[in-house]
Amino acid sequence: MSSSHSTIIFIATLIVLATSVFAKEYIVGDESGWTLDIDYQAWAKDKVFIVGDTLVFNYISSAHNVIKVNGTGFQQCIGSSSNGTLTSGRDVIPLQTPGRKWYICGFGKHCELRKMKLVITVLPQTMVPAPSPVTTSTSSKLVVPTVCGFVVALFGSVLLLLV
Ligand SMILES: [Cu+2]
Repeated sequence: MSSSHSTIIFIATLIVLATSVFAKEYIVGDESGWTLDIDYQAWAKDKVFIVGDTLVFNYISSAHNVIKVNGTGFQQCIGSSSNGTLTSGRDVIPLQTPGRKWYICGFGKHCELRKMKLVITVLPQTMVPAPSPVTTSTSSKLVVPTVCGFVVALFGSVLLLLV
């Protein structure tokens, strides 16, 4: 086996390990689940979502659903049918790509009037290891600088909390 193959396998193993170690499952709304009149922005505010994590929406399937929308759909509470609507009552959504993710409930006016809307920002996994100058400068090229500044600040404060 050539050394480049070994390196690739080694890196792939590291990524898999990192994913399994750091991947978290977030129950949206915690024990309240996905329901009326929960402040989901408050719920999401202190959480750091990273690629590989999963979101779980728990709800009564006859009363709610989950529609993945874009920013406009989120603001106007309009779900596009092309993305499909999740209706199982326990929808597990893997966060596979970094960026903003928007979810709303499509029942009645649950999104407009009853706060059933959630927006989160998923961070790339390259942000996960302990920050070093090299990691930070490399990562900042991959994301919008303002987002990265926010991320670094957020990560720094999390580290402070952990120490
Ligand atoms: Cu609903």
